[in-house]
Amino acid sequence: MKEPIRKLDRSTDSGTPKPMRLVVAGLILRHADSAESGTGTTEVLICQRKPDQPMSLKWEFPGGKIEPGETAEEALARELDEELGISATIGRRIAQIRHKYRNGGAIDLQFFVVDQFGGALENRIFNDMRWSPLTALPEYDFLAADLGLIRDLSEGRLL
Ligand code: 9L3
Ligand code: MG
Repeated sequence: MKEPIRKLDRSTDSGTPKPMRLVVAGLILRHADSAESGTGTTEVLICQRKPDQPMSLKWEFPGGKIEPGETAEEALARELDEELGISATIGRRIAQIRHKYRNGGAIDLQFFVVDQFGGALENRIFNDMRWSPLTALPEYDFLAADLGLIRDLSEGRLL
């Protein structure tokens, strides 16, 4: 289904409504085998925003805004190329959330699984990036918009 490019959020009564920003983020997964137990752990790539970015030093799943004319999948593939230098195959959409900021702005955020990509991961824009087991995600200071998903993933739901 083709998404409209912009939606207006009229839920606040503080004058002109701010545009709802459409954002996509990727859950880049890898399966790490543990030699001792013989069982595998799922790890996900997490990225920390730079000190000079808005919401500085918060952790996030990489991604960004959908540009006019792009599908969600096209936008995510572009963002993952720009931010990490990879050519990602965008998989299943596992969540969509709306998040409101105190300034009246809002984002509509869609999360997609990425378990295949070409090229070598390269940190192009972040302060730091690392692989985290799903169960360890709550230890990181994530963007508020990502917190509901963090909880579901760390408690074994969704994946
Ligand atoms: N955002 C939230 N969670 C994420 C991402 C990638 C982005 N996992 C929010 C932060 C900004 C907006 O979406 O409010 C746009 O993201 P960016 O362009 O600053 O990466
Ligand atoms: Mg981004």
